[in-house]
Amino acid sequence: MPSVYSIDQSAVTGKRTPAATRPGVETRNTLCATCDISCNVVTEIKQGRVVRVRSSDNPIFKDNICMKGIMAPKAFAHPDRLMRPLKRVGERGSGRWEEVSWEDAMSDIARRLQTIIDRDGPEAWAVSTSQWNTATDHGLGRRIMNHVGSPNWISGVALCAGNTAAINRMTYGWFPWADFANTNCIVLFGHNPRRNSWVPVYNQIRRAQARGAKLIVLDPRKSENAGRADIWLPLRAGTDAAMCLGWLNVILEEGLYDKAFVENWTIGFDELRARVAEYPVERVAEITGCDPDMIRKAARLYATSGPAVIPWTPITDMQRNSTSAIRLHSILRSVCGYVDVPGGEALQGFNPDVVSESEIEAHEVLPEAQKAKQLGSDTHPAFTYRGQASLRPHTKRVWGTEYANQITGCFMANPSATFRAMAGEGPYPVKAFFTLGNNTLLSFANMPLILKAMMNQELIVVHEQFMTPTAQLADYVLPGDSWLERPWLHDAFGWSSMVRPSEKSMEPPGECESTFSFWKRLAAAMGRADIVPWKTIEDFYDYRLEGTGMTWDEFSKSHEIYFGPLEFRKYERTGFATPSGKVELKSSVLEGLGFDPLPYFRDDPPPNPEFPLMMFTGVREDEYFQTGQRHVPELRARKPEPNLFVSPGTADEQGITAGDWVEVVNPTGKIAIQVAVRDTMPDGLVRIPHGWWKPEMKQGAGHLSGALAHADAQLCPDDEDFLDREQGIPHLKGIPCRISKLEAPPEGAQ
Ligand SMILES: Nc1nc2c(c(=O)[nH]1)N[C@H]1C(S)=C(S)[C@@H](COP(=O)(O)OP(=O)(O)OC[C@H]3O[C@@H](n4cnc5c(=O)[nH]c(N)nc54)[C@H](O)[C@@H]3O)O[C@H]1N2
Ligand SMILES: Nc1nc2c(c(=O)[nH]1)N[C@H]1C(S)=C(S)[C@@H](COP(=O)(O)OP(=O)(O)OC[C@H]3O[C@@H](n4cnc5c(=O)[nH]c(N)nc54)[C@H](O)[C@@H]3O)O[C@H]1N2
Ligand code: SF4
Ligand SMILES: [Mo]
Repeated sequence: MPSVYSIDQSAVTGKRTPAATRPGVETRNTLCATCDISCNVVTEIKQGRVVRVRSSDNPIFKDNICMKGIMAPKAFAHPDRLMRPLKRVGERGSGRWEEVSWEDAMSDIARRLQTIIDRDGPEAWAVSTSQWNTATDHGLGRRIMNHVGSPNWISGVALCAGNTAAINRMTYGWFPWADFANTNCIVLFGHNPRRNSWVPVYNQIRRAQARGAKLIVLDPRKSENAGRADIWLPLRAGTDAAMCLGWLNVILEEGLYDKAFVENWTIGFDELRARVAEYPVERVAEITGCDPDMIRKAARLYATSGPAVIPWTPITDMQRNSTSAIRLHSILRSVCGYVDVPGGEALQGFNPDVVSESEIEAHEVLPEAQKAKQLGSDTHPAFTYRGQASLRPHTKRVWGTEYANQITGCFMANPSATFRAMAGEGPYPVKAFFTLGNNTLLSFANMPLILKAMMNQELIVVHEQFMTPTAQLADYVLPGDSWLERPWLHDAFGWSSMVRPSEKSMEPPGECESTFSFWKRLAAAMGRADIVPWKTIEDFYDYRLEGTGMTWDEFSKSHEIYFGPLEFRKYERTGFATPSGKVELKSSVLEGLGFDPLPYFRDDPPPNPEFPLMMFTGVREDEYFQTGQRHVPELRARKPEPNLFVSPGTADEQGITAGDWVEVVNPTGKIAIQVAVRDTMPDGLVRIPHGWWKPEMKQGAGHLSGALAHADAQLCPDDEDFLDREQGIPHLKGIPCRISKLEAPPEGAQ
C-alpha cells in the first residue's frame, strides 16, 4: 500500500537500515502480510523458526506494527494449520478427507479441470483470490486463466480499492496516491485507520495533524478519527455521494475551484455545474441528516486549505452509489486543483524498472471473444474488460501499457454474476471454482447464494492455511505457506511506483507451499509448463527485477524500498489517459456504456416497516484481519464473540442491553450476535462486524464452524436495489433489518 510513505522519494529509495541483532538471533527484513497494508517489520529467528515479529529499525517505518503482526508466529504455528494436501472422500461438505501427495492432487485437479473446460468452455472455470497481499499470487493465476481462456476472475478487491481504481481511471486515467506527507488537509469518508487497523496510515494521519494539517471526517458514528477531527459530519449511512454533490455545490457557487485547471484540463464542467445545481445544500442536508452550515464549512475548508487529499476509502466502495461517490471524489480533487501536485493526489504509473504484476497477467493473450463472456459485463460493466476497453489506447499513450490492472481491479468479473452462474442461474455453466487465500463464502454479499453456488460445483480447489468454512466445501484443500515462509516482491499493486522486498524468514512447515508453486504445478499438470517458465520464485523475481540491474538476492539484501522517478503534472506532457486526454468531469466512458455520465445520488428503496433498523457491515476488529485469526487464543480472548454496536437509545427502544444475544434478520438471512451498547453510534443504525466464524465449532455442511450463524454476508443483499448500477457491487452501508432478543445464547457462545 503506497499511500503511507513520503512522496519525497530520494529520502527513502536506497540502502536499507540494517536490523539490530542480538546474539543467537538472526533477523530478516520482511513485510507483514497478515493484513493488506504490509508494514515493514523485522522477524527474529532462532533455530530456524521465527520467534518474534517486531517493528522495523528504519525510522521511516517506525511504529508501523500492530498486535496481529506481533502474533503472526503463534498464529502460523497453531496446531490447526493445514499441513498436507487433502482430498474430499465423502459428500461435499461431509468433512471426510484423505491426505494425498501434491503430485496426485495436482494431476487429478488438472485432469478434472480440463474435462470441464473441454465440455463447457474455459469460461466454466472461475477463480477468486485474496485481497491484495495476504496470499498474493503475483498475477500468475490471471496469467494462466488468460492463456487457458477464462475471464472469470473475482476477488474482494471488487469491493475494496480495486473497483476504486477502475472508476478513478474513468476521470483522469490513473488511480492516484494521496501525498499524506505534504498535505494540508485530509478528508476521511468513513475510513478510520487506528492503532490496530492499518497502522501506517494511522501514523501518517497523526503526523500530518501534528504539523498542522486539517482533518475532516464524515462518519455516521463518532469514530476514533471523528473524535480527533477539525470537522466531523455525522452523515446518514450510504449518503456519501449526496454529501459530495453538496460540497461541489458550495465550491462551484462560491467560486472556490481552480479556474485555470478547470479551463485547461477538464471537459464537461458546464454539465457538471448544471447537475450539481440540483443538489443545493438544503437538499443535501435533508438527505444526509447533517447541519447545512457544517456542510458548507467542510466544503470551504477542503477547497481553501489545500493541497488537500481524499485518501482512498473502502466505505464508498461498498455503496449503492459507489460509482458516483468514487467519481465525485475524483471530481472534487480535480476541480480544486489537487491532482498530480505535491500534497495532493499523485498519478505515478508502474515502476519502469520492474515488471509489474499487471504485465505478468498477460491480458493481451485472452481473445476478445472470451473477454466478451466475462460474467456481469453485460449488466454491470464498469470494472470488467468491456467497461475499461475504451481506456486501452489512452492508457498505452500515457502509461506505456494497454492493460494497466491497478490494484488488480480493472478487468474483473462481477462477483454476484459469477456466483449466479456457478449456482446454475446462467447465462452459462461455471463448474470449476478455485479460491486462493480467500474465504469466499463469507467475503462477498449474499452468502446463501454463494453456498448454493459452491454446492453446485464439480470441482472446488482451495489454497489455504486453515480449514475455513469455504475450505470445508472443497474437493481439494491445499496447504499454503505464510509470509514468514516465503520471499515476496511487493509492487504496490500498481497504485504507486513503490517496490519493496520481503525476505524469507523460515522454511514452511509440513508440505505447505506458495501460490507461486501452486500455479506452476497447475500449468505443468495441464501440459502448459511454458506459461510459468521460472524454476523458482527467486528466478521469477530475478526476471521481474532485471530492469533494476539487480538480482532478487541483491535487491532484497540492499533495499527496503525502491521508487520509480517522480514527476508531478506529467499530464502537461502527455495529457491524461482518458479518451479526451483531459479530466472527464462528464465521463465519456460511462456514457459509452449507456450510463449517466454525470454523478448522481440514487436514494434508498422505500422503507419496509418490517425492517425498521438500518445496519452497516464494518468497523474492522482490532484483533482480526477480515475472516481470519479467530483461532489465535490471545486475540480471541480480547474479542471472543461478534458484537452488534447499537446506541443506548436504540437499545432501550428495542428492549436489549449489553451482553444480550439477539437475532438480526432481513430478507437475505439472519445471524445471532451479542449486543454491545456504544454511545458513539447514532440511533437507528447498528453495526455488524465482518467475517465471523468460530474455528472451534463443528465443521462441514449445515454447520460451517458457526459461519451460518454469525457471518455478516448472511445479511448482505445483492438484488438490484442493493447493487451499484455501473459496477454491480453491493451496498453494505445501510441495509434494512430488524433485531429480536434471543431467549438463550446460541450454540458455541462463550
Ligand atoms: N460481506 C462482506 N464482504 C466483504 C467485506 C465485508 O465487510 N463484508 N469486506 C471486503 C473487504 S474490505 C476486503 S479487503 C475483502 C477481504 O477479502 P480477503 O482478503 O480475501 O480476506 P478473507 O476472505 O478473510 O480471506 C483471507 C483468507 O486467506 C487465508 N490466508 C492468509 N494468508 C494466506 C497465505 O499466505 N496463503 C494462503 N493460501 N492463504 C492465506 C486466511 O486464512 C483467510 O482464510 O473482503 C471484502 N468482502
Ligand atoms: N484490525 C484490522 N484492521 C484492518 C482490517 C481488519 O480486518 N482488521 N481490514 C483492513 C481493510 S482490508 C480495510 S478495507 C480497512 C477498512 O477500514 P476502514 O476504512 O477504517 O473501514 P471500517 O473500519 O469498516 O469503517 C470505518 C468507518 O466507516 C463508518 N461508516 C459506516 N457506514 C458509513 C457510510 O455510509 N459513510 C461513511 N462516510 N462512513 C460510514 C463506520 O462508522 C466506521 O467508523 O481496514 C483495514 N484494517
Ligand atoms: S497493520 Fe498489523 S497486521 Fe497489518 S501489516 Fe501492519 S503489522 Fe501486519
Ligand atoms: Mo479491504
